[in-house]
Amino acid sequence: MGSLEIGSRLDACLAAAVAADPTLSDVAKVIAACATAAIEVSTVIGRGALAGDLAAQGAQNSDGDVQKFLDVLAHERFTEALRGAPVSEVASEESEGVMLLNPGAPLAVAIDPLDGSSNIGVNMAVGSIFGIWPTASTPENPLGSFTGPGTLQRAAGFVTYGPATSLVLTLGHGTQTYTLDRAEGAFRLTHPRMEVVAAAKEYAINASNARHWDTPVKAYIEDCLRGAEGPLDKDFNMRWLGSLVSDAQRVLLRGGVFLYPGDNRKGYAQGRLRLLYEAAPIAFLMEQAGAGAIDGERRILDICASAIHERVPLIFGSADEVACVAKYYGGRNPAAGRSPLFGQRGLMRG
Ligand code: AFP
Repeated sequence: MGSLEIGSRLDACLAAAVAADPTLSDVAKVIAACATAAIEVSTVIGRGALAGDLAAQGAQNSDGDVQKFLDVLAHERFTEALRGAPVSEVASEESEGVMLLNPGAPLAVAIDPLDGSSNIGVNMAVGSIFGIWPTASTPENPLGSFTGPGTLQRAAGFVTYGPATSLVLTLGHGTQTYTLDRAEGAFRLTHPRMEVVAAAKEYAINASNARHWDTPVKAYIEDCLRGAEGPLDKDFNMRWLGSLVSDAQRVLLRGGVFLYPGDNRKGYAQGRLRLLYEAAPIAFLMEQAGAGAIDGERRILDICASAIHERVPLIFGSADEVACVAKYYGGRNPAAGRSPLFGQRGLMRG
């Protein structure tokens, strides 16, 4: 993104990116549309209970998650904004199939309009995640825009609706963060080049699932808990925010490793997070900031989706720590060692 001044507005930064690489012109328009929708969603979230019951529950989405009022509102705001951009189709967490917007448009968008919705009712951070792909669907292959490897993404970003609203973004030339200037209603560049420290001292995982984890994760976390007395030879801190974007933003800013592995619970063999609109955008942003993102044995960006709501185990963060976790998997299938009795007391205790 060149050597832009801190405080530059997002539109100026996008214009500079297009000037440097004119093939980014349509991508920049899509990002601007996402930013517009994000500001609208941020305004609603910022009103909290004054905006009504944002966590009011409605129908179930295609993946069986109960939709909350804010899930639907965010989905509608982003979809409407993308309808005015060069976007042919959208794969959204809140829509069962691919939505056709502008036939013939050059780009396709995969989006989680509201990530972390279980945090809505308790005033905790939530977010929006998006990946921008070249349109490649055909009548014979209607999912074609979304079935290639994540390396095909032209850009990716997430918005964190926290104490501040921030947009973390990559167009393939590093990862930048913009912070919403509420007085002006515009995002401004605050972190021109995010670089994740290679060594981690913090891990993020939902420890309540420990008895269900794959063997390699169980062994790695047990070694983290052993701290300086164990083979990892250092003490760790733990965080789990229930909001992928919030954990990802912390990792980008101070390092660490995030794990949502597959486990033995029904429906969680491939974890909870979706490849297309959660793992792939986050992986792109992490790699552009010098971090890593794997499923335990494969690079996330090398994996091809075969369905838009397909799940994938997700481990990302400080490069050295992700490499360490990969060793625990030893290149084996993350489900290795999972037996019908796995998780029973004593079965896998070291
Ligand atoms: P929700 O959007 O249903 O709250 O899920 C959030 C999320 O997809 C991701 O943001 C969190 O990291 C993860 O799920 C939390 O999962 P657990 O509730 O199983 O800890």
